Amino acid sequence: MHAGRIGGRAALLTTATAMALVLGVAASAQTAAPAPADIKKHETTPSGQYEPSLDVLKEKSLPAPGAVEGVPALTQAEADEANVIYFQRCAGCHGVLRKGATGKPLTTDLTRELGYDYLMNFITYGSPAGMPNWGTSGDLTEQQIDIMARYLLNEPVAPPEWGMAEMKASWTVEVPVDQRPTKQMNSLNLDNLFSVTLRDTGEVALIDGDSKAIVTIIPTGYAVHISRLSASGRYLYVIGRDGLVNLIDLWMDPPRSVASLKIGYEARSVETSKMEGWEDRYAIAGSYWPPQYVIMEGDTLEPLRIVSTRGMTYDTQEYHPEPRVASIVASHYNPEFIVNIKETGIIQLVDYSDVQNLKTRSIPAERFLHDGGFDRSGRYFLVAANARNKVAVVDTKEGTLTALVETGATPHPGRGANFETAEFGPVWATSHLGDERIDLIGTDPEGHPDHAWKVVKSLEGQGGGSLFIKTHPNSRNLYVDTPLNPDAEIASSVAVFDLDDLDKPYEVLPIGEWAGIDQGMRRVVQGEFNRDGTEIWFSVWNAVDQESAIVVVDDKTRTLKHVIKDPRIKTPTGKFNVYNTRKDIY
Ligand code: DHE
Repeated sequence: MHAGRIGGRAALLTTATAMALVLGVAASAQTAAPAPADIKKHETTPSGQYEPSLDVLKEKSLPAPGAVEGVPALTQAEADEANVIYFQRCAGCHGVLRKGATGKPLTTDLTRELGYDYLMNFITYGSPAGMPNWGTSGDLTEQQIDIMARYLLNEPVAPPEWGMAEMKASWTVEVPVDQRPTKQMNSLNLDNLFSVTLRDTGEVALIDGDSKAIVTIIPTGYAVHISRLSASGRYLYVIGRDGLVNLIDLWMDPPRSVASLKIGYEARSVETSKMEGWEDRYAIAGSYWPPQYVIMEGDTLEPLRIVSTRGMTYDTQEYHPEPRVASIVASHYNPEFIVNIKETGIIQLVDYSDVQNLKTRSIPAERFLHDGGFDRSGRYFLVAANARNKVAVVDTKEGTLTALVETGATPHPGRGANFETAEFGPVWATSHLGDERIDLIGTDPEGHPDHAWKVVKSLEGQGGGSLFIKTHPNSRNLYVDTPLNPDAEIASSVAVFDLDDLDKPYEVLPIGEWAGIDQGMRRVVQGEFNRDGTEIWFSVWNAVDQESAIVVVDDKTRTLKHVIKDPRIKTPTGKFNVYNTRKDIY
């Protein structure tokens, strides 16, 4: 089990329980508790493994719930232990406030109907419908399950908010703007620099794409999720899971963090203004908790406006108390950020031309929006509504929803892959967590109207558990990773398709083996091209106490070109080439 997803398994309810919960049917402990004989061992699926784990929030001590007559109480020590377990393993599906997300709600009106014995059994044995067998798998002890059953019978305690006062108190500017260089002071080829997440050490490594040498390692927030570039390419923004944004000035020698701001307790996304006339002006970051986004000054990270995403779901129009902010991208057609809100299924177009009197357009799309990228023209943004097996397409020029496209099971594109096909014209592709499909969606409504916004072709890859897919305008290869596939060989290799002959069987590149590492799962994750599109880099992601590496593949020959190994390269995951990230090339 790799470090990233320990314990972050999907927690769903059995069909019977779900029905009881949905219908509000009282299920007494005696009649409704699942009998062990009925329970099959639940094998966690790759999609199940990929549910959010609130690793930072779990460290926050919250007061034990107050005593309620007839409800078994928890000591402070038990409440602390329950919070750690709940935020790490359960909240991703059931929500911080237990109002439900991809999993069912676990509010006390429902859990008290089910009763203590039922909850004990259910947590112990799990269900074939997706709830892990936490007890019989050995993940939780009987004592921990007792604590969890009592925890669920008590009201949830909401973690604290993080408003302007907290943000301002966390804000540092280590190098003020007037003390920064006015030109590039180092001799780096910045366009071919890579920012590499060292997940479990809380750092990013800047690696020179030409020499493959580590330029510097910069301390950041915990488990940086993504890196994004300012429009000019001077500033690099990284965001940790703990909500810490670092602003790195690439002109300094060596590049270093010049400002930081903590925007919340749990976060995954950051972006910068890209519209002509607004280059490098603003940054934006979104959080899972509290559910909000903040617009900041681009060169200092001074927080300017915080906007809550709490509100109504797009379809049933019911209030959702914690809609998490997933991906954010910047429009090239308007001074707007495109903010994807997971649980409500709403895409907000946030007009940053007047931050004081903020105008937002709200597009109903689909629930569980996650990650996505632009089509090759940069006009359309395609985002996976992963738990709904759909991709939503937004026209960023007109500010409207263009289409909802049905895909395979749990699409996970990263930013996706754009390429030209002889038959369908330009397409954007996504792979999937839930199956082996790679879906190609037509993206040219003018030149190829019959194919636009449809899955025009599905390729068959190595298997489910794929997270990222990649190509480059100068490449005719399509690379598909499968780091969450349960088969170790598949997890440590990538499939390559020939874009000039999509029906040709894919070739398997044994990246983990090429790394020369013989320990751990050697999960191979997230291909990223160099500036010229002549080589692609893959992370070989092992646990923090094991060897990891970055493997560079020659794109033309599909052969090993270089292995970057260094004791400092621990748990590498995302890699972001400055030029390609800045220009949305993928
Ligand atoms: Fe990610 C992108 C959320 C787990 C590596 N990830 C994203 C984005 C979101 C997200 C919302 C899009 C950001 C954007 O474009 O603005 N990721 C989540 C989760 O909620 C989830 C499922 C579980 C969690 O608890 O975080 C999750 N992600 C992971 C991992 O386990 C990965 C493989 C390793 C890690 O670092 O934790 C991982 N996510 C990445 C990477 C990207 C990403 C490398 C950016 C890809 C790109 O090419 O842009």
